[in-house]
Amino acid sequence: MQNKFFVPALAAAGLISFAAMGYWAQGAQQQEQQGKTKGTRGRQQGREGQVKGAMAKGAAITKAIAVMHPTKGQKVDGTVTFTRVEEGIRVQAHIHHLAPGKHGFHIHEFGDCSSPDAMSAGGHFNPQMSEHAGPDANMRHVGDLGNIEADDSGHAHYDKVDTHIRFFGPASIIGRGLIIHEKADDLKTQPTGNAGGRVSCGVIGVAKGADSAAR
Ligand SMILES: [Cu+2]
Repeated sequence: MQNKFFVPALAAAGLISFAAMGYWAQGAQQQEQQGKTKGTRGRQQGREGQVKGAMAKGAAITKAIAVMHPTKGQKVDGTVTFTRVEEGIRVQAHIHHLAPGKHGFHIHEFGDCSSPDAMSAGGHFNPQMSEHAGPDANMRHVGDLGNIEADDSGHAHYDKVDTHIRFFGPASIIGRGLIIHEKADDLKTQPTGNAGGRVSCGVIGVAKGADSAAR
């Protein structure tokens, strides 16, 4: 277990310090130019400190949450959490007031639930321009979480570790939309899985994670 993670961790640390060095050098150059004027230098350093603090916080996201709200004429609501674990990101959903059976469950491009039918959330979140597929496929939309299945009382529970979604970089799900559909995702029809209308919409935001307590 240690070896598996040691090498990528080293590579990641190397990348981060390389990026930090570039950033630092740029900042130093600016400081040299502005250092001639007293006072400017202090302000510049203050700004840099703020930026570095923000970067550190972004890298430390360990948990995200989407509170789901019904679209017009629906009652479907609930909560979905995304928690960083060793193997990926664990997605846990508790949804209520769904019609019994399977419903498409996807991350969509925009964190915008403002339109009554939630079409404002755009299409599936697909930064790699892949084909639509099921959650276990190697090639899929990053947003392809598959289906959520409701029991006879309309309650749906989903608990799965996903290896495609991220909290940073191009595949970051932070600020994106989360949609539950009227019908089942057939996991093959392009580009939507033929899952029909949208019954519930939420926006994925940063949640208080395990690391937050340390700061
Ligand atoms: Cu969808």
